[in-house]
Amino acid sequence: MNPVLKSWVDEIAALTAPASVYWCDGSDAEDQRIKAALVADGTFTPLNAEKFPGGFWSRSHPSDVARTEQCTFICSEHAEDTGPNNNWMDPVEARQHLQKLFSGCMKGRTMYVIPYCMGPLGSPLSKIGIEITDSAYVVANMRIMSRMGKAALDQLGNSNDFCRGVHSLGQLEPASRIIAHFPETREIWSFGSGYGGNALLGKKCFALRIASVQGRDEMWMAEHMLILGLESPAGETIYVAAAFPSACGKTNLAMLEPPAAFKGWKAWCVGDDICWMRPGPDGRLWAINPEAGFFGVAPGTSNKTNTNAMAMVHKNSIFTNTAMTDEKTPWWEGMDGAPPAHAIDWQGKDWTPESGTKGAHPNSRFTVPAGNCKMLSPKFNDPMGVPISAIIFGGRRAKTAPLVFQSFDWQHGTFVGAAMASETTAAAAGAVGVVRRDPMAMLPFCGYDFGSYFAHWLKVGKAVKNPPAVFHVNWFRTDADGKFLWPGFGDNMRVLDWVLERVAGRGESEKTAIGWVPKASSLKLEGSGVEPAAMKELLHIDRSLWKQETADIENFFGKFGDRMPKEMHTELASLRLRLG
Ligand code: GTP
Ligand code: SPV
Ligand code: MN
Repeated sequence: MNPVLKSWVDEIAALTAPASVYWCDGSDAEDQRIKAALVADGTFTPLNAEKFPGGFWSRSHPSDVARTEQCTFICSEHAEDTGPNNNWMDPVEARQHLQKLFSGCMKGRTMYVIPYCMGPLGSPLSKIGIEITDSAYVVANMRIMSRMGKAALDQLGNSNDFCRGVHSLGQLEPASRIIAHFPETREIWSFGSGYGGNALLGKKCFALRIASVQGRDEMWMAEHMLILGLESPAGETIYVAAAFPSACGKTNLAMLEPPAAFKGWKAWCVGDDICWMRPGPDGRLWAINPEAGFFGVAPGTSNKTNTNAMAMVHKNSIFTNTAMTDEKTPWWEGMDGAPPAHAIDWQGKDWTPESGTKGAHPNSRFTVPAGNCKMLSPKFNDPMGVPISAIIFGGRRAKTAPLVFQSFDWQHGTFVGAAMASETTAAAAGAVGVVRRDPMAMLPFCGYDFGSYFAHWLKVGKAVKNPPAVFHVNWFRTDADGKFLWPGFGDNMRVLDWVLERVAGRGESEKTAIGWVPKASSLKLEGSGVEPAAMKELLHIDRSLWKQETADIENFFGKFGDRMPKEMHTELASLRLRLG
């Protein structure tokens, strides 16, 4: 037994005083025992064994349904290192507060020790974490979302290099909820929430907030990006990574089904949420998906929008906060076919289509093993990852941002990412539909100040001979009636096709003030049903809106003071000049 690990676990057990301590080995037998216990205590309801074998339905506390950014803290030694993009708490004060909060908090409960590996086992890019938790629901989910158990412990060996995570449900009291990160010591303490990114500590807490700091220190990047391979009919596969804010389409794009017009093309999913990238010896950026499963938004998922996701959820999956029909199948708004005449809603109440409420919570999710996805990339477990040819930023913008544009170079691309904005969604507690600046879709996830983060992007770009081409997309532009102008989902392949053409040095385009924009004629639109007038609107750049945009960007950039690289101000000034 790793002596450093053992003494840390002993220390946490002494603090939290559980009835027993259990080390997870990740075996099938253990998984079955944990799930049986969750069924016995009412947390899990087994789903229809024919239609959803190995599937379970569960509901979280109604006040605990999404990430809570206001209770999320970065406790760097110096507040400047946390930056205005995060909530800072003095680490000394934070530790005093946490010691009190966690003191005796696991009384009468089992304390689970979860060793897990983020990234393919044996990969030099992978990292080990240990999550201590008093939630069996977390154990069942972490087993899907990470390579968990003995294999991770073996990989750690006697090393001291692991991310320490301590999680307790507490009384699920929103007032005492806190998710605190200590970037210098690679530690996470989470109290009072059992949901998603607040509780599955390998995901946002480690793989983004802590890992972004490690990436800065070790010359790699931890990003909120999907990774997708596109194989041409000639058999060549090009990989792209795309950063969209929470609930803005990563899972959908990662599982894209090319439309009929793209006969012979294949899409391969490497990841749908997190991407770790580092410069490779060949002067390109190489990426792995640190996760082992998908924690995807359920509402809106259907055979029309995401056939691959619909197929993969049918076995060994956990559904949290969806509705459940009388035949014990999960149901959510936007699913194919008519809604069920009766269901149990996400709050455990009887529900009918006439109820006038949502059956599923808008942030209800499925937890699915990656191996269930039939278009999972053969490179998914490759220890070296995949080379990235293009990075795509995107957000929800009713106006302003065109369907797609390409940046002029890496520095301009970094500016495009830094200047991103998007309407808020149900993935985080708070108002929905409010435009906020969300650089690289990392506003809730960057573990250090954005000024230094943008500088890191510039530094990585200089370190690689062939950095990816950088694009920006917007699937969410609307017409005067508020209807989406672009069909989206599988049809997004039409935009990716132009991206690949540009990467290959082709793809007709026009130079505009904001970047290279395709000519409508250079997008393959046959079968899309998009009218020429809509296409014109989708590619239109409204100078007055963009001038307002530059004012907002300036205001935002101003928050980061001296840490903001001067190149970002230069890029903003150049954009203004080009806008006239
Ligand atoms: P996180 O898991 O929260 O990080 O989110 P994600 O980026 O993976 O989001 P996801 O793909 O699950 O997107 C969820 C929402 O975006 C759903 O409401 C979808 O219907 C909507 N969506 C995804 N792709 C498109 C698209 O191409 N067009 C439109 N109009 N909506 C889309
Ligand atoms: C997100 O909110 O971006 C998610 C879900 O991917 S959670 O893991 O809850 O953060
Ligand atoms: Mn996410």
